[in-house]
Amino acid sequence: MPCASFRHALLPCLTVLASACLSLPPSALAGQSDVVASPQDVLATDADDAVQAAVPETCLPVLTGELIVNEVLVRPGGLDVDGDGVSNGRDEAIEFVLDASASAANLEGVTLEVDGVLRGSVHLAECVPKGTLVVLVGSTTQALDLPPGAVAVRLDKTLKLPDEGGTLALRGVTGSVLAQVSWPAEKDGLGTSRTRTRDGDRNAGFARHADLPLAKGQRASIGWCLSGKTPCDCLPCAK
Ligand SMILES: [Ca+2]
Ligand SMILES: [Ca+2]
Repeated sequence: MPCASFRHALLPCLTVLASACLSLPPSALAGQSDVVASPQDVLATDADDAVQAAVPETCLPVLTGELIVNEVLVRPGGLDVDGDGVSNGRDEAIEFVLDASASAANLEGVTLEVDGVLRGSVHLAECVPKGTLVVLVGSTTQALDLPPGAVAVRLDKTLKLPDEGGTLALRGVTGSVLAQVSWPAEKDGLGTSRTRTRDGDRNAGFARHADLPLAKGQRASIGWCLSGKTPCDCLPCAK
């Protein structure tokens, strides 16, 4: 029996089940398509599945509390993150961690706000394992050469994080804030990122990257541990 026909044949059973759950007689639900899915609804869902085939249905959208902003490079100032030979606004980046206690997650549709203004959204047709170090860059940044345990995602616009300080928020597909962080003005001297004093630790504060002993003078570690080692050296990457 074709799948659609099979599901159609199940509808009377679903009606009885729904009425039992709601303590209503079956007659109260008969003909109410807003309670029991119509065959047309089933077909529409199948079509959506085809479009979303790259991300399994079991890979659910990331939830509040599952992202930890780990490092923010607002003013590259001599740092060439994307290796294109120049240091400019395209080297701005936001590093965040998918919490190790979370499940693998779908980041499709996550949006970035800077100082309350929508800056763009993320499109990533793959399921991100828990413990992954995610690097968010702007639309014009060159492809990043990242180690295992790190993945780059691209915003559909440039980042343009303000040097005079600001606040960024990542929002999920339902509009809830997934993670938020602020940074102070920094205009003097060479550029350096702000990073957690312990990678992936939501309870650790932020400091200038270059000031932390573990960084050994390095001014950023976008896609890498604070120590310069690969992400799985400092994060509980998925096994
Ligand atoms: Ca560059
Ligand atoms: Ca880092």
